[in-house]
Amino acid sequence: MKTLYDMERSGNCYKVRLLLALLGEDYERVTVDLTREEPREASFLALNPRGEIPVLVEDDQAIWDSGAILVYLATQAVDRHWFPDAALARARVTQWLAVAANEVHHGLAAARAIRLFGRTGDLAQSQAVGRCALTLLDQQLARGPWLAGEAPSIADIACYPYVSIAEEGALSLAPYQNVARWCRNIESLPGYTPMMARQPSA
Ligand SMILES: N[C@@H](CCC(=O)N[C@@H](CS)C(=O)NCC(=O)O)C(=O)O
Repeated sequence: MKTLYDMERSGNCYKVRLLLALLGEDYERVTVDLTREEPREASFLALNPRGEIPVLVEDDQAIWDSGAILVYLATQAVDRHWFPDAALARARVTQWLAVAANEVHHGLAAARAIRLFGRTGDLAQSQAVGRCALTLLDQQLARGPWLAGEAPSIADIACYPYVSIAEEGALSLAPYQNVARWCRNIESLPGYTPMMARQPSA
């Protein structure tokens, strides 16, 4: 059984939860609250020396970094479109994993963290990087429905979470209509699950 060290409002953790849901895989969740400015416990640092979530553990092996976890899961998936085997197709997917870890993370995710969680940083600069990310994505998505190739892949799953909540960093998707359509495409995939569990209505 897989175990995911996770926090609900983390977009990086949501990338992993979303792929697991789309693959229909069962797993255990261990909630880790890393928002406190406390030193990490040695037992957690043994899983991830960076002291970050997500971490996936399977067969006593801990895998850290959301992109690495997506690669691990998609490489094992029966449906090969999530991380195709051909060299060029794999390189195209990996290009967008790099965008997720750079422009999306340092732009969209950072702007959200500054606004929502009081993270120190330059909001205007993060928003500018976020707009670069959205422009890159919008240009690519003008060419086709998915970021890499003819089918959804972990390129889409890696970029989607922080794009879908860009407004929490005061970045509107309205000027990026290809991105908005792509979000709807992902939300229509069988097995799609939203980032936050819906609250029961009162
Ligand atoms: N590159 C890492 C980034 C992970 C990351 O930033 N995780 C955040 C939660 S979204 C975290 O653990 N933050 C703890 C902290 O900064 O103290 C990945 O993609 O997994």
